[in-house]
This record gives sequence, structure tokens and C-alpha cells, in this order.
Amino acid sequence: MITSALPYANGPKHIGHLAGAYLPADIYVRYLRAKKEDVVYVCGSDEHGAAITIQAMKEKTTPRAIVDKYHAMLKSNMADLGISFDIYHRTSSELHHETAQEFFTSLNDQGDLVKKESEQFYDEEARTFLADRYIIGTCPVCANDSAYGDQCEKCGTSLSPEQLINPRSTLSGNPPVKRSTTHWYLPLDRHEDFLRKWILEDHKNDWRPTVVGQCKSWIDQGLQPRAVTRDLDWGVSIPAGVQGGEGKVLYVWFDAPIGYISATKQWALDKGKDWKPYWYQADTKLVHFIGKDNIVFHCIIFPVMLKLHGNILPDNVPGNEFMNLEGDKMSTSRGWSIEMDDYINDFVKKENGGDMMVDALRYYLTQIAPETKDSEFTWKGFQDAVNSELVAIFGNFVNRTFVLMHKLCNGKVPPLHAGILDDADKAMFNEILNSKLKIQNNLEAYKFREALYEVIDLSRKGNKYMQDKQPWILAKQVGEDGKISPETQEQINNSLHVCLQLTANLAVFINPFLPFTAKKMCGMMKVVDKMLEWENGGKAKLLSVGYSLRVPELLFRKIEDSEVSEQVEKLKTKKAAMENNAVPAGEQPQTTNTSIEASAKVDLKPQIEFDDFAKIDLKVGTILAAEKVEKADKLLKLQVDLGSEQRTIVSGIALHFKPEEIVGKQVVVVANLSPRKMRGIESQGMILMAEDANGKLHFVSPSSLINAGSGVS
Ligand code: B3M
Ligand code: ZN
Repeated sequence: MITSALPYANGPKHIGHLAGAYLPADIYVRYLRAKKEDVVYVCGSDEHGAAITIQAMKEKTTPRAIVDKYHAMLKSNMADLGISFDIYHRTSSELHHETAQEFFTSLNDQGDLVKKESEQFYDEEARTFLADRYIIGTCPVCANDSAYGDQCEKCGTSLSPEQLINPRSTLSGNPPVKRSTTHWYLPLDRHEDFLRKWILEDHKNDWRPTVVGQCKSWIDQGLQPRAVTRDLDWGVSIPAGVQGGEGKVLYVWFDAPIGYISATKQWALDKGKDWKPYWYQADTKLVHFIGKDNIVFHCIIFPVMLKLHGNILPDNVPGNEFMNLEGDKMSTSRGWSIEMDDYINDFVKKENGGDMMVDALRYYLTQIAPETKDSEFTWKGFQDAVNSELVAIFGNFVNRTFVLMHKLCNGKVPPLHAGILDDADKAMFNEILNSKLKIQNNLEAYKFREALYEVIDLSRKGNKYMQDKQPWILAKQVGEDGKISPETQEQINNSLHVCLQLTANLAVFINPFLPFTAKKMCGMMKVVDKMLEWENGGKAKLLSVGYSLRVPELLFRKIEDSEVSEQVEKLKTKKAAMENNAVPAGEQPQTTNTSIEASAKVDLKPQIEFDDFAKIDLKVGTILAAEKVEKADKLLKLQVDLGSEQRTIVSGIALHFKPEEIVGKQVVVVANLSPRKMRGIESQGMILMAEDANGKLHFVSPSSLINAGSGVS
């Protein structure tokens, strides 16, 4: 029973979500299916909660319209990216409402919930209690003026509405008042002993340390009763007949995980199967794939609910850390993100795109999967991974094998001549078996990065093998009759036989990760998808001798420099557009001294390690010449002496300095920055500048004249 976090149907989702909760689950599920395990993979849209109603306010429409719109988008995006759910359900469905209500009733009837009255924020004008997200105010940590009642999105701090400075209602804009209201709570404190033992002892070795660590800190902080109901009019209503439940709904985090169960029920209904074994049978292995912000819900709250309800508990919860983007946190609301929908439009649904570009993304996201710590997506990194690994190693091996087989073996699988099998051939067959074990051990331990590395490494070994055997050189050894001798042909046959069997194995191994590629390879080998079953991996005779194969198809294409720079530009433009729209006129935060200080703090980029800093090569340079760049009023073209060499650097400082003013100046140059073309001129580095409060630029220079090329550190 495999689940991926249900995405909120309140907007597009980005590739960080994809890398965190969907792609790894899909890889795992495809592997299990290849092993012919009985596996169900469910997901669906999370359509309740304030995330939805607030988006409806923003788009001036109804919650229903919002969830319909984004449910359709998410469902089709996931399908386009090859995420192979058995069902993509939705929590607004009737079946889900019934399932969630039954869950509540059963826990409530057993006495596992407690009903309590408390004071909560209320909007007198809108005549409604305010869910956390409906209260905004100033963040006590970073002075962000529009922090939410549950979290400040600027600095990431979790908050409660009480902590906000100058709280106000997003409905009326008025400061809220306190009123008493009744809610149901799940008393987590009653379950501390169970959680401690189950997570911190039983699973301390097989769950990821980051996941266990987060759970430990929650438990150690002391577990509190959590409200499982809300005063809202959008959601699963409290079952009729429950006294005092009128006008209240289940808290979204109570109903959403139950969505996994209702999705399973719907799947079973559609397939004529029984859903119960998947949620009740002790030998069912339940695995939740999530991002780290969902750990507490999947490791603490939902398991307590499952236990009280008599269901099985998760066997593992491989929570992922976050994936940053080009040096900053990924965030749709701040415009610093790559939406799945955008990637699909920009790459997949393009003439030179298609499924190949889905697999390219799946490859890079897995290669940099944030399994143990936060990782970072860069477009340059994407280009490197695709061009120098997928194209140059894996694709190259498969392509060469096919081309040579057509040229030297008549387009058929050549025979293997056992008598002349040498150590290299035997080693290659051994490698295939070894790799299979390494790949599957890693997959079973949820180490997808390493598993994928082993697949590519095997293809790298294939390239090396072919390079050593050099069948194309052998083919040049012709006798006086212009023909290849039978002995030489046998050697050629053997090497290509081995390469073809390796290719078939690579298809089996790559299949969970890059399913479209595996399928294409099957097409080239004229074999059915059944060949991709895991038990076939490691076999030396997947392709029969004499079988004729198709001509190779292009498996991957290179990513051009221009695509990289276009995407980076696009990102910056999007962020700038968001920033301009972020604070509506009249709502500009007041600038007090404290907020200036505080916001200076927030402007810091995320912390880096010394090693990251050490990658930057800073050198003192002397400006030898400077001139304006035609038709670019901000740019100056500089010649800079770095001691051992001269560089051309294009710098955006023309509005601040006249060319003649700066000749002879010493500056600090980022000397190992990848060159970049600006207005047709290749800029080979960057100059550091300081910007003062008025936006005026100042050179960063050594305090006295020193040799050009001196290091800065
Ligand atoms: N919708 C939160 C999220 O998208 C939430 C997950 C529900 S999983 C049951 O991060
Ligand atoms: Zn903050």
C-alpha cells in the first residue's frame, strides 16, 4: 500500500513537490510492480481547508471552482510526468466524506477524542471564527507584515495566531476578538509511550535519521491534544447527530490522510476488489512518501488515528528534505519555482521534447533527490546531468551498440562463441548481476539516488568494455580478399552479443526510474514490456541469437545553453513580477526602525557551508580598458588584467560610471564563473560591487594597490 502526499488543489505544484513525494514513490512502485508484488499506489487532491477557501477569495470565485480547476491540472500534470497512480482520487468526493465521518464517529464513540471549549479568534463583522490562515499580522521573528496565523512564509517560523503582532482578519481587515467555541481534540499526550517505542525504538534503524530526528523532537517537546475540528464551512462536516457539531467541519489534516483509505476504496470498487486487506491485514506494508513538512502528520498524528481505528501502521515514511532552486528556497507564492505545468509546456509538449524530456527531468530530480539533506536544482546542473550522463554515457552506449550491431552483424543478435569468451566478457556478465543486487538493495532501502547511480555506472562500464574491445577496429582487419576472417568475426560477435545483453538488462534496470526510455528500448529490441520484469534483470540471455533488431532511436537529446539561460531569465522575471504584485497598494508595511533591522536579517540567503564558499575563485583585477556596449545603456565592456591573463567582462555599471573614470581601478573579480553571452559579447567573469541605501554602486577594491591576480578569500 503506497501513498504520496495529497497535494492541495489550490494551485499548480512545483518540481520540488514532484521530487519530494511523487517521483520517489513512483520509482518504488514501478519496481514493486516489476517484481510482481501486489501493490496499490494511491493519491488524490486535498480539496479542503483554508488553503482552498483562501485561494477562492484571491481568485474571486468559489472553493468548488478552485478545486475543480486545480484537481484537473494536477491530475493531468502527474500523468504527463509518468507518475503511475493506480488512482488519483479527490477528497471532495462523497465516498471520502463518508469514510472520514465514519473514522471520526468511531474514534469519538470509543472515547478517543475529547470535547473542549476554548477561546478563539472571531471576526465580528464577518460573523465567523477565523481559522489560522485567516488571521494575518506581523511576524514576531522577522517583522514580515503579512505572516499567517500558523506560519510566516517569509522566514518559515511556525506560529500560533496569538503570537502575531497586530493581528487582523483577512475577511474584514479588522482586528479579531476572542470568543469561546467548542472543538474535538485528539489527545496525543495519551499516546506518548506508544509513539516513543514505535518510532524511537522499533524504527530507529530502518527509518531515515532525519525523519526519526523530527519525531523525537516533537515527542520530547511534549505532545499536546490537537484539535481535529474547525469552524469553517468548507470541508467534511461533523457527522449529523454529534451534539454541538453543527456548522463545524473536520480539520483538513484529520480528513486528508483518510483520503488514502477512501482512494483505496474507490480503486477497489472500480476494479472489483476488496480494499480491506490493504488497510487491515498485518502483512501489508504501508509506505507514505512525503516532504519533510508533513512528517509530524504522517508519523505521529495519523498513526495514532490508524491505531485507534484498528488499521495497520506505516512500515516506513521516507520523508524527503527540500529541494532549493538556483540558490533560494522554492516557493510558488514568491514566484521562485518551476511548476510541473510549466516544465511540461516548455519541454515536454515541444517539438524536440516529448517523453524523452519527462525522463530527463525524472533523471535529474532523482540524481539530486533530497534524501538526506536539502539539495539544489539549477538549470546548469540539469543540463550537465542530461548532456554528460544521459546522453554521453547511457544513451551513447545503447546507440553505439545498435549502430555497430547493424553495421557488423547484419542487424541481428550475433551468437556468443563460448570457446573464446575472455575475462573481460565474464567480468561484464558478473557486473550485470552485481549491479542488479546493488540497485535492488538501494531501492528497498529507499535510496533512489544511489540506485540510479548504479544503473548509470553499469552503462559506463558498458562503454569501457566496448572501448576495450573496439569491434570497429577489428572490422578493419580484412584479409587480401577484403573480408573479415571468421576468427575476427567471432570476436566482433562476442563483444556485440555482450553489449546487446547488457542493453536489455539496462532496460530492465532503468525502467522504474525512466519508464519511457525503457519502453523505447523495448521497441528497438522488438521485445514486449514483459521483458522488463525484475526477475529478468541479471540474465545473460535476454535476447535470442539471430533475432533481428530495429534501428536505434534517439533516447535523449542535449540541453542547449540557450535553454538554460532562457529558463534562468524566466525565473527571474517571474519573481520580479510577483514582488511587484505582492503587497497591494495601501497595505505597504510601515517602516519602523525595528522592521528595517529585521528585514535586513531576512534578506540573507540560506546558510552555506565553507565548501560552498570555497568553490568561488575571487581574484584582484585591474581594469585596463572600458567602453560602452552599443544599444545597451547599462552595460560596459571591460578589459581586466588578472595577472596571468586578460579577461573581457561585461558589467551592468554604465549608469554609475563613465568608462574613462574607471580605467586603472582595481576590482575583485569572480574568476571561475561560467562565461555568459551578453549582447553578443562573452563575459568571462563578474565584478563585485557594493550597493548603498540609495542604490548607488561602489567598487570593492583592495585598500592599496596590489598585484593583479592576487587571491581574495
Ligand atoms: N495537502 C499538505 C501538502 O500539500 C497536504 C498533504 C496532505 S497528505 C494527507 O503539503
Ligand atoms: Zn517571519
